[in-house]
Amino acid sequence: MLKKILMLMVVTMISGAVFAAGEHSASGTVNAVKTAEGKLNISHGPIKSMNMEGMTMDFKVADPAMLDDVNAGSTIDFTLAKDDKGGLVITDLEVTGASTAKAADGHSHTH
Ligand SMILES: [Cu+2]
Repeated sequence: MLKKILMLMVVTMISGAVFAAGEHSASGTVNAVKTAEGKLNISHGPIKSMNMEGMTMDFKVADPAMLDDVNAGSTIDFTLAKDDKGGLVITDLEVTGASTAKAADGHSHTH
């Protein structure tokens, strides 16, 4: 009986993580940290769950404190969701590769 309950809890947790409404997982490289706007300019790979091809674009972050962890050149895994106005916002991010370069505000380039 206890085993069955535990199994149910695990299944619920896993499906919650994978099928959370409107959440999308993506990864990319940060080109610029736009602190004043609370945005990151990211070159992201294809996001199949959104039918979005790989591209470079700005994303808002849900919490400005999330910008403290990233620099221009950081590679990140991130989670996207729609905010209350229907815009895309990064709700979670994890730095997978660090860069020593200082982030340039509102200015990006590639080499
Ligand atoms: Cu995009």
